[in-house]
Amino acid sequence: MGKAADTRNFVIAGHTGSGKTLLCEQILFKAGAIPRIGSIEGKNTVSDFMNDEQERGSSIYSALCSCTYDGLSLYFVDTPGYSEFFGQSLGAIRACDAALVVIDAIDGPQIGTARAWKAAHERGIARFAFVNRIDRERADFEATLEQMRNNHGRNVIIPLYWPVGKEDKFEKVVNVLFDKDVPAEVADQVAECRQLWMDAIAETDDDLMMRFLDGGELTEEEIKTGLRKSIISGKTIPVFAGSAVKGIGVPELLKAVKELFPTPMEYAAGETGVTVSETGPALGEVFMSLNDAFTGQLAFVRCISGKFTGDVDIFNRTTGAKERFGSMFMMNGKNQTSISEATPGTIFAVAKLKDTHIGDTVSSDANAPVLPGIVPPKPVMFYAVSAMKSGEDEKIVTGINKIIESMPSVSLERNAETHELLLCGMGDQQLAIVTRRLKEQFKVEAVLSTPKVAYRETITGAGEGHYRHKKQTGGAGQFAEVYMRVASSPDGYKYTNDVVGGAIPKNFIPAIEKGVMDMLEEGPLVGCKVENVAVSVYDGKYHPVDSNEMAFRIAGRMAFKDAMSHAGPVIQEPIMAVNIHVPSAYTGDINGDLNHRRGRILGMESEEGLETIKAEVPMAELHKYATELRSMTQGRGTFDMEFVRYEQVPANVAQEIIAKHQAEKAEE
Ligand SMILES: Nc1nc2c(ncn2[C@@H]2O[C@H](COP(=O)(O)OP(=O)(O)OP(=O)(O)O)[C@@H](O)[C@H]2O)c(=O)[nH]1
Ligand SMILES: [Mg+2]
Repeated sequence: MGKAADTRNFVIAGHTGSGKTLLCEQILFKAGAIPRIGSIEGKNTVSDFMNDEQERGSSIYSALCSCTYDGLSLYFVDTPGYSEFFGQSLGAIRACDAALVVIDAIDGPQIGTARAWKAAHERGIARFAFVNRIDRERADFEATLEQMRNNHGRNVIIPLYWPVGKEDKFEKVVNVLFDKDVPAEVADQVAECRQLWMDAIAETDDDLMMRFLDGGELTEEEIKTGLRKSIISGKTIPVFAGSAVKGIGVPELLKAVKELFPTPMEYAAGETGVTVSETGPALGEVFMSLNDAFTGQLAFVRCISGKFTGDVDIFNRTTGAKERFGSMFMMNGKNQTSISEATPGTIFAVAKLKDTHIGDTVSSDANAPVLPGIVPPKPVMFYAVSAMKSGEDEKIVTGINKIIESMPSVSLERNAETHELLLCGMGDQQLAIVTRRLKEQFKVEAVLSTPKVAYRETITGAGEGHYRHKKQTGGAGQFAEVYMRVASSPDGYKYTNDVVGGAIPKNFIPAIEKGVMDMLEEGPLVGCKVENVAVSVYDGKYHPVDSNEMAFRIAGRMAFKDAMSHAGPVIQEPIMAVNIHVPSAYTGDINGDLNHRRGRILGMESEEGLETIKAEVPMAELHKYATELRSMTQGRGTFDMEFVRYEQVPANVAQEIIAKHQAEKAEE
């Protein structure tokens, strides 16, 4: 057997505050990789090493940990549980062979738990649960377990270890399958779990099932094999119990990492067609990057197949770039240890790649398959961003682009309609980190403001318009007169020349259209794009000396404005389809609030103990929704949104928008 058989990697995910970072600390300590356990309050844990994280007392970035334990090379990723940073967890879930989801025994499973389960399930990797903080006051393992069972089913969520004692009397965990010495107080529960496991194990194999049904005993070896098979196939999720502070349940977890977690040879290839081998070309995926003043530019790679070695050319199969893998490191938080090779399952860092980003496939083979990449969550919060000092906009763009390399769910876009530069992300806290890093790392201050909504203008009927442009200033005069009809045109803009008898010479017709185009770009009502109008120029007058293109362009513009005003002009606004995920206790409040936002509720669905409200809401009402939803639900609600269509703004709202636009124009 090669090295891969002795390598394991996993991602630690789950709701914020469940104890993931501290669990990493305990694992590293038990493995002898660190001399003592750091604490969140002491700001000295391995994985929360960034200033921002220490200040918040909670993780923002995924952090890599590695150690050796009982002959195994272990790689694991501590991910942030806070919803705005979930993009960080997605990359790690993509890269790892197993997900260990940590659940707080006081609060039970939460939205962050559901999100982690779902992402791991979609990725097709084995799932494990660790119910943590059993040493705390008010901890309740059984109540937590009950909620998890309600969400996933009793024959899916099955405890492999049962806690003995709780709160400050929590002393140990017992293995429900193999421990002989089970205290009487938990004997019934342990027996029930054993039964559930035996059923699940029998299901993995027809032969076992027959013997089991005949009342035969299975050997310990058969039980272990069946257990592993059941978990890796995703049919069951074993539950561990413990305390990351006291280290209880952690050695048992590590034993399971060795015996039950998938090996890198069992990589969940899904539909990629990738086969894993320890020889052959190196194949890996970049799932995260860091560019901190501390660490420099680092790309984090999971080796899927073959062996990466330093100082060789590597093909970025996604971008087509050729890279040189120079220094390679094994990481423990910010600590780097040079390594000379990376074998399947290894999670390592590479310094200073030129053109390699999160989600890219890297290989020593120029023809290796391209893996599907990582799709970050869609942004739900947008701000117009500009530099505090004039002339520093370029600096802002460069800085943000650098920062968001390591924040996959943040993006910078230029809105072609409103001409604003938009900083897009998952919420206020995340975007505040971006502006803060801009200041500290790039010495430039950014101002975030409410973005303009890209309204559209159109007409609902038909109308006529007229304009006579006449100016006599000293020397040459200017003259042009245009008559125009406009009508609603659902399939888009049309322009026709219906002038007869040479009332306007042909060579001025394009100039009139230029005038119309000016108005299409900046509509008469609120200065937004005008859509779906058919324009017909049907009459006019010219002057042999004073008429010119400019005069007709002006007349075209004004005649169009006049015609539009007679054709039932309306404003249209972007409507978003939103999915709001909240615990059921909040649905009444959320629905009520959606009504105030002019939302239309389309339906509700429930999954994993969460209700999903489906609705359509005007974009203008959602600018701060990420923050507002959080405060309405005490942090328990999240949402996603997507543009669906433009819709007419109700008259009363339209009046407000027009009044606001006019006030802004007057100010200019
Ligand atoms: N009593 C007790 N406290 C714990 C335990 N595990 C974690 N904590 C505390 O719970 C708080 C949150 O722990 P973290 O490890 O930061 O939680 P996390 O899951 O990493 O949170 P995020 O990084 O925000 O996702 C800290 O104050 C820890 O000291 C435990 O087993 N028992
Ligand atoms: Mg953490």
